[in-house]
Amino acid sequence: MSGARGSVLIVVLWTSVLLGIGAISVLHATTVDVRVSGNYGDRVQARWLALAGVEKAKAVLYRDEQRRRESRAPFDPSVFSSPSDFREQKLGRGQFDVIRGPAGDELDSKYYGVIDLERFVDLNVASAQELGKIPGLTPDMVAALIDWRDSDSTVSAQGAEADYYRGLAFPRRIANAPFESLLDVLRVRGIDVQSFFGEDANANGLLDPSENDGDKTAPLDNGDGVLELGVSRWVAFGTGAQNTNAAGEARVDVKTADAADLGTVDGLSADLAQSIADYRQAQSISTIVDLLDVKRVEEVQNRSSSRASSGRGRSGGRSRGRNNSGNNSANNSGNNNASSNNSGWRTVGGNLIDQDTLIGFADGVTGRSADVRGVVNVNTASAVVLATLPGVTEAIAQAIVERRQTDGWFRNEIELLEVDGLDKNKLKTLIPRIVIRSGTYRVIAEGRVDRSSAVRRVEVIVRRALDGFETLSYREDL
Ligand SMILES: [Ca+2]
Ligand SMILES: [Ca+2]
Ligand SMILES: [Ca+2]
Repeated sequence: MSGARGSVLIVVLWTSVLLGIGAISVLHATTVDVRVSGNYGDRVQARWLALAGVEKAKAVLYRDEQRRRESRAPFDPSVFSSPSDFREQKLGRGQFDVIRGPAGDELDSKYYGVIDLERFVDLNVASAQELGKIPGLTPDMVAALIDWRDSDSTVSAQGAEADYYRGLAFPRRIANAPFESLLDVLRVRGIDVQSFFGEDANANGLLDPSENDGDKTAPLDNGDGVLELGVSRWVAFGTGAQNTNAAGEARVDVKTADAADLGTVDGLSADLAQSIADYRQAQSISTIVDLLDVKRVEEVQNRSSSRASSGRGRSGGRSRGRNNSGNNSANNSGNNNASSNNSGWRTVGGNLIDQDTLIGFADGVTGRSADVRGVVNVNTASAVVLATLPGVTEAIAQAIVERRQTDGWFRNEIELLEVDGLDKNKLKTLIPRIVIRSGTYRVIAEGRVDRSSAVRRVEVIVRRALDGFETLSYREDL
């Protein structure tokens, strides 16, 4: 930006000199025109170089995913810092960088890479209690944030709804809808640039020159070459990942899949697959943690309702023949609910699936039927972010971070049971909120043309979709 201003200045100087000496020749005027259009051309090229950087980032994300499919490695963090892919990439008359600032408790101000959103607390999903655990967010701020994004107009304790914003000297309209831009938070009562973004006044996550020159230009910063962030260090919005295994295949839904489908899961034997399907006759399954409770089932005898053909009785009283249990794949969710009360089957004996067995196939199964949104990646999130999740104390959060540093990445959500302090019941509450692989990325690319001051920066948020990447947001500062 300062480069562009400099070029304009040169043009102005040239013009004054020419006017001053009164030698306005056609030749000189043409020189000025060429400079102006040349600079414009440089900026256009710089922009296209930045866009090339965005495409490169998508290609690298895709390449890493292909590698993972082959290696079945649980997770690959290289995309977050990979100078060989993202630093000074030459292309045509210029080059591009893919850069990002610090997130979570990272110390450096600049990395060559992209950042996943699932390492942050999702501002549109986290409850008031969860937001309250983020350093720098006061109870007043949390209440105002919640009122801003919730659809109702009921003022929560310490919150603010439409009336408050209407009464301001410069009235503004409350969104009553999820945040669509991180900058929107600045419209919320009590939230200012300093507290929320720290020195990052333009909210791009990067240390810009004006943010590192002390009090020379706004904003005020300490000029120490380090980007001190505020709350923005911990939050983002729009998190979401694909519900697939390491090979990129859709996970099998343990709530509804029949024995045949369950049998396709890597590491799950046909016998156990049948047992899971049978177990649902007696007990409902809602998360993959429930698989640890799977037992053999037997039909309760001498119940008048045990004839499968009597479809008119109370839905809870109908039972299914054992030989039917294999082909109830399509629309039996109603029966699952019904089986939680006594449906004519009962469990017998001990648990059939132990923790190690479940860990062996857990990446192939899921208890989620819908999209995975509002999630935190236990392989990338900082302890501060992890500690906002339900049931996760600071000690547990720290143990999660340590465990992935010492024993490697979590290969599935069940491995969290190996973390001190996390038991089956806690994991059941936690599991809908976590993932082990991210799906949404913020990409910032900067293009520049050789021997020119023209620089252009483009920021996009992309999410891995079934076929390629979906662009969720686009930002380009002029
Ligand atoms: Ca509201
Ligand atoms: Ca900045
Ligand atoms: Ca600083």
